Amino acid sequence: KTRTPLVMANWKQHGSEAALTDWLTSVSAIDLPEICRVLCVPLPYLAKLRQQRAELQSQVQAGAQLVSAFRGGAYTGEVSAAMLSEFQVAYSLIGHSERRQWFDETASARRGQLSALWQAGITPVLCVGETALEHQQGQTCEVLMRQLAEVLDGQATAGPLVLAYEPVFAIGSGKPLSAQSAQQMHQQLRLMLKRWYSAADCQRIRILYGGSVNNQNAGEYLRQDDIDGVLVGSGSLQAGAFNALCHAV
Ligand code: G2H
Repeated sequence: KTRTPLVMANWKQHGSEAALTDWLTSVSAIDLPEICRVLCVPLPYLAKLRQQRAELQSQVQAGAQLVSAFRGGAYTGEVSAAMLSEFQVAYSLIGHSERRQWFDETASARRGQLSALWQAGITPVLCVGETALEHQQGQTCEVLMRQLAEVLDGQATAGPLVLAYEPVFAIGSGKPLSAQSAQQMHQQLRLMLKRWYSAADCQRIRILYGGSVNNQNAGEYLRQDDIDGVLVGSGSLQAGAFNALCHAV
């Protein structure tokens, strides 16, 4: 594969400043230039992350878990893409299933988030995935196409993108999709991207698998042709487990 493997830790609403310091010190001590590692922290930890990355000369890049669809203005509680980029955020998640489930984020919000990130030079990591019911009813491809189209249609230009395929029933359940089944979906997703991207760009775009990834199963995913990395929640919280996962990739 020519695509550089991308391993993203998604801390969700976990962590503390002290945990961040310990985690980053431990993870940064391991030299792994052949993979790209990203840590998505809760927003209040971005300043600490920037400071520690500099002090440790860390290879770990900064990620955000959410971003405002608005550029700026009277939007209480929102954080803009430009603000994220002040903290050297390189990637931001969009459309994680937990945002869809608990925060009623709309397609129009996701579309705005995507263009805001592109404008700020941050790479969006668009999360897509079907529910258990949709899966059982054989609607997976239809759902994934809709989730891509509602965000990518109508954008003025197609910018840099990472996709994360996370079947909802595999998230935090300890029941990951098999690597072979995930590979089939990733292949489909790469084909779907042709609606917006050139054939060469489709080959460059990294598609991550997410949902109960740990240091035992990560290697198997990365061995698949169209799986270019993993998005890891609970398996990323302990630095030791995360390091083992990165070694397995
Ligand atoms: C899916 C994943 C990370 P976990 O949400 O985004 O979480 O690895 O805990 O299933």
